[in-house]
Amino acid sequence: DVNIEVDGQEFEVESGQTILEAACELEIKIPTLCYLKDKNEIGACRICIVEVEGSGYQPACTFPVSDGLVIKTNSPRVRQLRRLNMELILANHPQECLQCERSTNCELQRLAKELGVEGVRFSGEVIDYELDDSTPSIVRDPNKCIQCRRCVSVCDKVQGVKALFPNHRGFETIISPAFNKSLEDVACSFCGQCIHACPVAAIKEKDNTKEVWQLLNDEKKHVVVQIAPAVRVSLGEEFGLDPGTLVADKLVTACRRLGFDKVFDTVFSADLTIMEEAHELISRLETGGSLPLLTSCSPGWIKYIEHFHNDLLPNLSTCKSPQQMFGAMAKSYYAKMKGINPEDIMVVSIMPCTAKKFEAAREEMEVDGIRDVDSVITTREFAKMIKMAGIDFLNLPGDKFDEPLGITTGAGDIFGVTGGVMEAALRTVYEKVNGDELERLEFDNVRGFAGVREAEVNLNGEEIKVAIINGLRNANDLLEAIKAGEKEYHFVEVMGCPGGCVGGGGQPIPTNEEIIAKRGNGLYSIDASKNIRKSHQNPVIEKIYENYLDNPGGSKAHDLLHTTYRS
Ligand code: HC0
Repeated sequence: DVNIEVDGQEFEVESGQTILEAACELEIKIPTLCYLKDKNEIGACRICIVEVEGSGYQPACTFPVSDGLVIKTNSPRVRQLRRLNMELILANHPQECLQCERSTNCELQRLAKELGVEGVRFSGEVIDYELDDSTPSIVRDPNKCIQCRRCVSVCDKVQGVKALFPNHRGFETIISPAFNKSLEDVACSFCGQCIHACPVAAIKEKDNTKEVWQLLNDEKKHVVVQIAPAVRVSLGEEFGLDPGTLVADKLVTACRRLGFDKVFDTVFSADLTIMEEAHELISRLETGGSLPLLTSCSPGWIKYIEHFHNDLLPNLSTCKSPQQMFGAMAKSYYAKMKGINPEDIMVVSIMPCTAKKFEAAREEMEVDGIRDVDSVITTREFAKMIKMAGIDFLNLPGDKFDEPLGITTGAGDIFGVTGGVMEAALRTVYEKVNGDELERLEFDNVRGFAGVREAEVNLNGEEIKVAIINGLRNANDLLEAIKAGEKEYHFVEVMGCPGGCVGGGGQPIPTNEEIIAKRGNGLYSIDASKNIRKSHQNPVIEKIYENYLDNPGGSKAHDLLHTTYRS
C-alpha cells in the first residue's frame, strides 16, 4: 500500500492503481468521458485531469499512485482545465442536441452541464463526413464522433471483431472500418455493442420506426407484433423503472393502443425452437452428426461465425431463430387458421438486438417468396414510439398476449438471458431421452453471467458436455480450443452479446454488467412464476405438431423453420 493525499486528506491506497481507481474506491468523484474500466484506459479526452504535485496536470485514468503523491481533484485550475477540454471537444461537435436521438441520454451533454460549460469560445474548420448507413442494423455518424475510442476497444476486446479503427492522423482522424470502408463491407457482426460504448450518437441503430408507423396506418394490412423475451425486463428503464422490472402486461396494452391487430410473443416461437433444436441434438447424438451442436438464434453470432470460422458451419443448428420461426408460423399456420392471405399479414418484431434487423433482411429468411419478418425495431425505438403516441406507459393497465401465438412456457422466457436456451433445451432433451420427469428444473451450473460456463448432464447413462458462451471474443477462444482438440463438447450455446439478449445492442442505454444481471434475473423470475415451464408441454405447440407440422424435424418443419448459412 502507499500513502497519498487527495484534496488535503491523507489516505492509504493499494499500490499499482491509477489515481482514478484509487479515487473511485475512496468515493471521490472524478469526471470521465473516454474511460471504460478494463477496456479503454487511454487518457484521450483529458476530462479526468487532476493536479499532481510535481507532475503538473495529469489524466487520472492513466497516472499511477505512488507513495507521498499529493493530488488535487477539484481546484479552481483543475475545474477550469476540464471546462477548457470540454469546450475543445464541443467546438468540433454538431450543436444539434434538440434533434439528436441521444438528447437527455448523452454523456457529453450531461458532462458539459456538470462541468459548468457556458459556451464554446472556439470555432474553426470542421470536416463534413457522410453518414454510413450501409447496413440494415447500424448507422455511423462520424460528425458526432468525439474520438474517445470506446467503440474501438469494445469491438476489439469484448467482441474480437475489430471492425473499427482510428484511421488517418491528427485533425483528419476518423473512427471507421479500415481504409474507410463502410460497415457493410467489413466483418462487422451488427451486434451493436459499439452503440452501448458510444457516449454520444456517433453510432446508433438504423431507425425503422417510420416504416412501422406506415404499416400501422395501412388499413389493408393485418399487422401482428412479436415481442422478444428480453424486452419485457428492460423497456421499463426507458420510463424510469428499475432494470429487471417486469412490464410484459403493460407492453401488450401499449402495442394494442399503437394499433397492432394482434400482440404475440417471441417466447412462443422460442418454445417451438426448443422442439426443433432438441430433436436436432438428439438425432445428431444418435446418428453421429456434427458435434458440438452450436445454437443458431443469435444473429450477430451467426454473422460472426460466417466471417471468422466458416469451417464450423456444419456444426450450427439449422434452426431459424425464434424471431424468424415466429414470422414463418404467422404467415402459414396463423394465416390459414384465420383465413387471411399471407401477403396481407405484416410481422413486426420488437427486439433487444440490432442484428435482428439484419437477420430479418437475410435473403434466406423467406418461405415461397414471402418474407418471415417485415420490420424490426429495438427496445429503444419501441419506447420512442410509445412516447410519440403520448401513451402514459407507467399508468397503463396490463393485458395478456393474444392466442394462439402468445401462449408460452417459462422455458421460452429465459431465452433472453445467457444460458437460457441451453437450460430450456436441457429440460426438454432430458425428459425426451431419459423418459422420466425432471425433478428440479433449474440447471444451476448453466446459470450465471461469466463469459464461459461448462456443465455436464446425464442423458441415458451418458455424460453430455455442454458449454455456454456470451460475447463473441469468448466464442472465438472456445472455437479455437475446440479446433485444437483442447475442448470437447456435445452442445454449445453462443450468444453474441455479453449477458445474452438482455445485454443486446438495442437495449436501453446505459447497459452494463449490473443492469444486465438485473434484467436476467427478471427473466428467471418470470420462468419461476409460470405453471408450465417446459417447451414440450406448451399446449399450443403440442396441437400445432398434431394438426399442422407433424414431427419436429419433419419436412414441413424443415420448409418453414430451418435455414442455411453462407460460407
Ligand atoms: Fe433474443 Fe431470441 S432470445 S435471440 O436474445 O433465441 O434479440 O430477447 O428474441 O429470436 O426468443 C433477441 C431476446 C430473441 C430470438 C428468442 C432466441
